[in-house]
Amino acid sequence: MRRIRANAIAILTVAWILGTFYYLWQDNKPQSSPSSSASQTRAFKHTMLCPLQVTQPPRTEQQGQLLGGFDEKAYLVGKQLKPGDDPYREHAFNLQESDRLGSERAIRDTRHYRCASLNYDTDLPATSIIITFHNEARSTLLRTIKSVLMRSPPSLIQEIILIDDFSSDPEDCQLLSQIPKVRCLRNGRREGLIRSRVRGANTASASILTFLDSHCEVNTDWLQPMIQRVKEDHTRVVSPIIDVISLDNFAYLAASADLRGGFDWSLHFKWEQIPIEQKMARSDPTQSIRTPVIAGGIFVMDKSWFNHLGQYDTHMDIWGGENFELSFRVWMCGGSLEILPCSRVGHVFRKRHPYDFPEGNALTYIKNTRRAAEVWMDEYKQYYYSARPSAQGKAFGSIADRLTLRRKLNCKPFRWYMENVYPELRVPEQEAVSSVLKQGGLCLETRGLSPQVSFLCVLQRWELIEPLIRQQDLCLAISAFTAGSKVKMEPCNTKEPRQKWKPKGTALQHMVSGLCLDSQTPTGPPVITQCRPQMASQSWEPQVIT
Ligand code: LR7
Ligand code: MN
Repeated sequence: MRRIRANAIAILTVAWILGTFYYLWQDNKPQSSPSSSASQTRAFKHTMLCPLQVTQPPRTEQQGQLLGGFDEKAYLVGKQLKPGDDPYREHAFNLQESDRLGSERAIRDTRHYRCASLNYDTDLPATSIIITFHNEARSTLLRTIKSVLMRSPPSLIQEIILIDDFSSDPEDCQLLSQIPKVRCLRNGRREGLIRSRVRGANTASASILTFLDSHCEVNTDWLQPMIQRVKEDHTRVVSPIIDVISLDNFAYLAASADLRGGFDWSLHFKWEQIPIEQKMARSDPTQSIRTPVIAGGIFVMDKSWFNHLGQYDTHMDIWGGENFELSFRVWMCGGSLEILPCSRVGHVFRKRHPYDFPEGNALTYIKNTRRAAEVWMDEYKQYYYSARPSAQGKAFGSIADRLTLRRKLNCKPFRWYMENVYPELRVPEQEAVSSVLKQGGLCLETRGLSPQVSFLCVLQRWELIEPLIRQQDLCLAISAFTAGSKVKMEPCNTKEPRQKWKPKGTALQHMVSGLCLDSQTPTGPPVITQCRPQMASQSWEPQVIT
């Protein structure tokens, strides 16, 4: 009895081992037509059986699934660094290191650990990935594409559209179109990244657009958080945290999760700390981060929203400035920009452009940023010109179409953007001009804390530093917000609404009440009344006294 039982156990054990081997053999056997859902189920079964092996499924099978008939070895070997060549020369990064890595590699999941437990809708819409490039290295370009195919749910990738911006070798792009889902469009002449992206967007068939630079590696679950946010509200334009791929050794380095996009008045992009109040209010590290501008290269946007907002300014050339133009436009015309900490994409940051600018680098940047400033920055563009005096007088083409677009979309003024989106951007201190405020033969003067209009004109000087009208430490303030209220002098405080004025022709308008400083007739104490800038009693001509 005991022997029979022992035999039965032995037979069952052998059968179980054989069965397991057969199962694994079946699993690794190349399939004639692997469908993505079938391969997913296989990967899942695999996980159940031998969890140690799942992260690295056999190479042949993986390649078969992802790359179709594409021969990646031949592609990479077709263009490699020649012995003795400077590995930085052509791409401004270490090509030798990039080539050594090959077409794919494992990278560290740099997200906050809480991101891994978030759930996303199962019916997220698919996206068209748009990658434009000019003379990109084959290894970085292929790694970008493969990382997308490997680290995105296949159902979310409708297609990958490559726009070859007139690279020297058309095969860099053409050969890649053998990879399933990859399409290649080649420009007949160098267009620059802006027009190239528009071309890509115009042929995209998915309802959501995803833009990537041509030297990226996307990280675990990078896509779902972004598509989810855009699905919930199509006016959101979202970007990932952009991790750093070292241009020297290609190490993948986590970027700080406390940064957002900002700029200075010369329209130079910079990463900056989230304002401290916002940082304190953030209890959930997976929450989105509002950003005044995006870096520009890596973002997800609803296609019809992209089209509705006027795509890009296609009169911008080659590189630069389009990220400001898009960012101002999105915020001022009813959308929002955010960075999603649970989405991470690595990017090779470089120190110089590895390609030429037909019109020169500086002139192109000025042309593009000038267009952005002229169309979107209203009176604030003066600070751009002060910060970049060389921009004055440089050609920037016609902006009529973009101004029409702005009017048609009924976008808010730049002042609104400054006050609501980027109040941290300080307006430069204006140079204090000390002048007498004259009204015909009369002058605005003070006696103690009471302003008066005096025919004596003892040459009391005022400093007009928007929004204040000051004499030493005292500022002109209204006593109440209603018409007819007197004005008085009080200690200056830029935050005090009663002290905020701005010039309106030769009149001085109180910003909050909208009323103007009026001397009344004939020489009574000054008050605020309905603005009628043509009236003599509201005209205050600053006369600089040297
Ligand atoms: O003529 C050109 N044609 C192109 O197709 C010039 C460039 N390109 C391609 C190029 O191959 C690359 O794929 O356009 C892409 C961007 O050019 P890069 O990588 O030389 O520029 P960058 O990484 O310094 O540029 C950042 O700012 C640009 C301003 O125009 C763009 O918005 C880039 O997309 C943007 N990159 C990112 O946001 C990634 C994060 C870097 C930061 C900050
Ligand atoms: Mn780049």
